[in-house]
Amino acid sequence: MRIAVLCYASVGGSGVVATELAHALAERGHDVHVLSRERPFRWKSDVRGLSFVQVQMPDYPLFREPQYLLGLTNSIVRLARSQPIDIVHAHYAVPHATAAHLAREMLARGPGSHPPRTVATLHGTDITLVGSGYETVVGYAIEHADAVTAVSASLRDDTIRSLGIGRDIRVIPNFLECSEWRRRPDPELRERICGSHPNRRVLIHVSNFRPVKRVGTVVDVFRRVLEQLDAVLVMVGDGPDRVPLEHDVEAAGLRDRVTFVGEQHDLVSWLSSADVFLLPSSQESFGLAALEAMACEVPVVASRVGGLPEVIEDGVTGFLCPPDAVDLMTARVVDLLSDEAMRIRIGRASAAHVRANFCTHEVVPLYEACYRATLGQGV
Ligand code: GMT
Repeated sequence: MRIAVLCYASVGGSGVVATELAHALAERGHDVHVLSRERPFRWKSDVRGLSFVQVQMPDYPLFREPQYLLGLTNSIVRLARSQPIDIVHAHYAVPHATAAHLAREMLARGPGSHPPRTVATLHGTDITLVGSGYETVVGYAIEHADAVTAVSASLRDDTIRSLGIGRDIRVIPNFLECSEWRRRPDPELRERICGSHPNRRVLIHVSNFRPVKRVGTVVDVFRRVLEQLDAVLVMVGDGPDRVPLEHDVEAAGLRDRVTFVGEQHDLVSWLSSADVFLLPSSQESFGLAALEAMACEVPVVASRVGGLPEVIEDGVTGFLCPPDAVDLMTARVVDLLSDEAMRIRIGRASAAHVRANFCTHEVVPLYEACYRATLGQGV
């Protein structure tokens, strides 16, 4: 199939999933074009059948507002007029599902036209946070896409409830290339993190430091853990809440215990150097960051929100707590850090769960089946 994938390039789950999907589809013999403002964060340039189309947004001094929707729609139409495109796959509804819809409508005009079919994948904040501010246009684009997928049953249900959507939405979970995402201990990095304290324990958090991730709660839990055992906290990623949190950490005298390392390409090494992953988000439609930690055998302590219960089975492949239950999260972390056998058991069960349910080779065929059904080719 000839597929155009629309996604955000910045570090964020939807862009990561779209990029990994594009790689996997190209490796499976499809022609894949990724349309974005920049090359995505996890872009691999050496995959045959994969190409990058930079979305152009011509500037004009009169505009104070970026014309992203127009630029993206224009790029899709231009691409589909230069070569046949079967599927336009929009990742993140705002505004990608609308751009896909507009492009399909434009390409449908004219004699002998073969407009592409459109697929919209909903990722979470495009419905739960951002989408609610654009509900009429987002709802319209979702209703009129040829197929819609959501990354969890929870997000599918939220979409139907909050936007009053009355159509079929397929659930296709996030996934990982399981041959790459596996525990790979890195003793040098572990030593860099712990210094000359071999018994020191390592907590880790990875996110884009937005309010929904509640990075302040990560530090609150860590502070309580520190009262009970020797530990450090590694904060991976970047975003608007990072600098204020760094000031809070400084003011609390925790600078030598909390390290902010920014965005990292080799997440497997960082995760494999950690003992517990903390994810106290207020919302999480899936929790790709949790899945990545689990694949590296790192037990996750997370909020019981959104799609996280579809990823983590409480007490078996991690722990789920009410989002405000800082004391319970602290107790779970302390239990895991002080009981090595439990930590290893839960870490291994987590990785086995990922391998059984969330690997590329299991999930990508679900997208292919969705495309085929959309093209009327059956499954
Ligand atoms: O979590 C974010 O702030 C980024 C956002 C995105 O779209 O990039 O993540 C959402 O999509 C991910 C990939 O499907 C999911 O794993 C995340 O759970 C989801 N985030 C939220 O629902 C808050």
